[in-house]
Amino acid sequence: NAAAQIAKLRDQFRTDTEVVSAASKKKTQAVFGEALPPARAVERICNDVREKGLAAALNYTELFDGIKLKPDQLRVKPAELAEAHANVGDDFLEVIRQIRYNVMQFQSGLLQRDAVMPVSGKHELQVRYRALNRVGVYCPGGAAAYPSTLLMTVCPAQVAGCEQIIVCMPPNATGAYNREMLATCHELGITEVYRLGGAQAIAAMAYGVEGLKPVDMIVGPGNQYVALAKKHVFGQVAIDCIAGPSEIVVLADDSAHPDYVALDLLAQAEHSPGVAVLVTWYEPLMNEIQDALAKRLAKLSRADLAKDSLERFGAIVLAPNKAAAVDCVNAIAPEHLHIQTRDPDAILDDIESAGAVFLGPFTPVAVGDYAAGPSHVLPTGGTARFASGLNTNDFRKRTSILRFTRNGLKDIASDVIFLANKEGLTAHAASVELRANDNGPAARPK
Ligand code: HSO
Ligand code: ZN
Repeated sequence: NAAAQIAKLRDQFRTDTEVVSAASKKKTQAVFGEALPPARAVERICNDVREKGLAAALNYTELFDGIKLKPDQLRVKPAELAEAHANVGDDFLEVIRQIRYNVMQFQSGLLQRDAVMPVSGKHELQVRYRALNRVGVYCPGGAAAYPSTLLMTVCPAQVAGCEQIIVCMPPNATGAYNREMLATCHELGITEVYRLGGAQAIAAMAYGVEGLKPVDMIVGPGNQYVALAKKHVFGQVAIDCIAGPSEIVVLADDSAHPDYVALDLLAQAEHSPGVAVLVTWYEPLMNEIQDALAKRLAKLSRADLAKDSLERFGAIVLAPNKAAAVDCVNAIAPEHLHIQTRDPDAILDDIESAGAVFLGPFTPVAVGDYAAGPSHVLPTGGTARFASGLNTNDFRKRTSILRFTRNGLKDIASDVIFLANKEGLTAHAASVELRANDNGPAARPK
């Protein structure tokens, strides 16, 4: 039962839960002296950082990350960024440059243009876009370092025209002490990199602390504490979304290559954890995939993680027919949907909710995760019902602009006056009435 399986996983990452899990009990007992549900712990961290600033952020870094940083170690020195860049190797930088180019090209094509709509020559309506000034990117450092996440968040913000982009990473070997991560920051032109992880990083970016100025928007994936903290500071700043574990649904028929499908499932399962679901209406594929999974799993460097994900959050759904299979996909609203059927385009028309869709046998999700152009920051946990992947326009705000002539105002005046009076707001009505009935000079009487 795929729906139940996925509901189970998604439940663990719910950001509104008040349950004190064994893990949160252990973590919070040590830090706060009492067992707290994650949301309450995060609230305390955020409020503490807001009130006490850098001292609190560094204190939580010591308690959670086991690292005692001095205030002057908070920001990675420009020389350290340059050194990482100098030592990382040309093969690495060439790949980063190529991917950066792909992402910039695609995102540039998405930029919404300012719009001007002259209406009947008597008034004019406009929409104008401006980039957010200062954006904070969070990059997790846990099971692995993810230069790809830097590319998939920083490049769309740069295309949007954001002037200041800062990066926070936890102070560990997969974060702010990782050569590839620091080299990627340098290559992307990022000069503000901070050694902060978890909820304290999100709070520091939202409220600002000594040596780190507050941002306007926070983007990037993270663990449950990071997700909860983003939710907590939303309103103070903008956020991209509340990201949970990676998900893939493969929709396949008898034309699908079992080994291809197996590796696509394993690719997201090797995230720790990842949700991997096969939906098919071709019964023999069920056994074929089981065999292919077993065969391929054994050869993976993260076989244990992938196996654990598959056992806990893997599923194979046999639908009675194609239409039922499509219904199942829409009910899941997956982060990634890979359609490996004879007629992917025909099925695409019926897909209502998915963060990103990959069509045909030669479009593995990994291509989107790493290099193609659309950001790999995508809605998870069923939020594709209403949310979308990160793109360059998310880093811009809109302003509407209006201009009326006297005659334009006369045309619209009666509607405004009528509704303003209905609402009992007579100053609104009068501000229109005065002008609409005045045929003299509009400037201040001499
Ligand atoms: N699949 C992840 C992104 C990623 N994959 C990063 C590899 N590295 C997003 O769901
Ligand atoms: Zn991935």
